[in-house]
Formats: sequence, structure tokens, C-alpha cells
Amino acid sequence: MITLRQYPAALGLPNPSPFCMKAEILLKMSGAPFVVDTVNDPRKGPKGKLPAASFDGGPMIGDSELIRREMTRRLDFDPDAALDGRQKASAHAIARLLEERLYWAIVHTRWMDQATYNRIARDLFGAMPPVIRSVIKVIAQRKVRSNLAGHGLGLHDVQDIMAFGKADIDACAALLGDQDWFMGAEPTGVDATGVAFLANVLVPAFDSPLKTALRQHANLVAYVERGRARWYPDYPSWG
Ligand SMILES: N[C@@H](CCC(=O)N[C@@H](CS)C(=O)NCC(=O)O)C(=O)O
Repeated sequence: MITLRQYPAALGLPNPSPFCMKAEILLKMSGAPFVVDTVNDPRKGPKGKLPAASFDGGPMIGDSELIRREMTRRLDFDPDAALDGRQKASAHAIARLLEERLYWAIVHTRWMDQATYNRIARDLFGAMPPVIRSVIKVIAQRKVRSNLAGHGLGLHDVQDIMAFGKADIDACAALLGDQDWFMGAEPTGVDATGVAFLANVLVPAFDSPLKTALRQHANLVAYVERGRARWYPDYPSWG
């Protein structure tokens, strides 16, 4: 049995972490049975981040990409089997764009815009006793600010960060074009990332410049909706 360790649902999404949502979609794509172990503390992941997953009682593996690799090894799961080398390279580039750059712009909208942070902190830390909550709220924001600076994106003005994020979204819209999925008529591995990250841009709980940018692309909104209907049919639309 596979156990997926991830954060609880929040902000109107199955997961406020796009990486957790990506791992869950990959597991759903594979058809393998899995159970979810919901935790609120990233230290419960072997590398201090979530998601993590354990296969047949083995050690927890941290990182969505390493979880995918383990799924390939153990389940012979290859959602890219039908792609040629060039398509695989394009899928790789799209996933890295979303995971390694747009992700940090998403983080910025949530944690550095104080009004939004105040709003989401209620969801993320609401279960904690009030005194602990207020301390964690400050410490967590300080850590995220430092992570954003370490990545480099956080060193820029907010207008520039949002412009970079908009450029990533515009690129995704152009690459998707009029296809149903990034690589054509059927979903492949990159769509676990695509749906997870773009749904996290369309997050129902608050507005952001990235959400405004995404909403200008009807094809991307329809894409996220296609992913919701396929993998999270019990959720209302995020569009
Ligand atoms: N490369 C990792 C990234 C995972 C990640 O960044 N997880 C974030 C949530 S979206 C996290 O748990 N952060 C907690 C922290 O940094 O303290 C993956 O693909 O799983």
C-alpha cells in the first residue's frame, strides 16, 4: 500500500501545496490504491517539506519528483510512455517552469502580501491555540521571506515578481493552445504539475495579480476545470 503524506485541504483547494496536489494527481493517474496521511507540519517529511510517500511500509520518500520515480520503479507507471523525445523534453521544461519559478511567485502572493497572509494564516494555522498561532505566524513568514530571497525571486519589487509570474502564465497559455492537455489529447505527467500549479493560482480563497493574469486565458481556465472534473470531481469549480 502507498501512503501519501500531505497537508490538509485549505483555501478552497484539495491542497494549498501545489507539490502535494501534483503527487496526489500522479497517484490518481496511476490507478494504484493509496491512503492519505494528513499532517500540518512539514517536519513530518524526511526533508522538512511535503509531500512525502511511503511504499509498502518502506521509508518516507520526500519530493514529488522522487515519488514519481518510485512509482515508475514499483508500479511500472509511465504517464509519458506515448511521448517522443522532443515532447518529453518540452514536458520537462514546462514542469520546471511551473515548479521552479511560477511556484515562488505564487508563494509571494500568499506570504508577502500582508492582507492575503492574514487571511490565509487563519486557514493554515487556525487549529493551533491562539498564542502559538500568533508566534508561528511570524516565524513562518520570516522563513518564507528568507526562502524567497535565497531563490532570488524575492529580491525583486513586487511589480517585477508579478510580471515574471504573468510571463510564465502567458507562456503556458501559448504552449497549451487549443489542446486539451499540454502534450495533446490525453493527459501526461506534466499535467499533474499543470493542473496542480494553475489551480493554486486560481485559488478560490483570495485574489492576486497572478489569478487576474490567468483568468485572461480562457484555455488555461478550461484546462484547470478539465483537471478538476477528472481528478477532483467532488470539488466545485475553481475558475
Ligand atoms: N521539490 C519539492 C518541493 C516541496 C515543497 O516545496 N513543499 C512545500 C509546500 S508547497 C513545503 O512543504 N514547504 C515547507 C517549508 O519549506 O517549511 C517537491 O517536488 O515535492
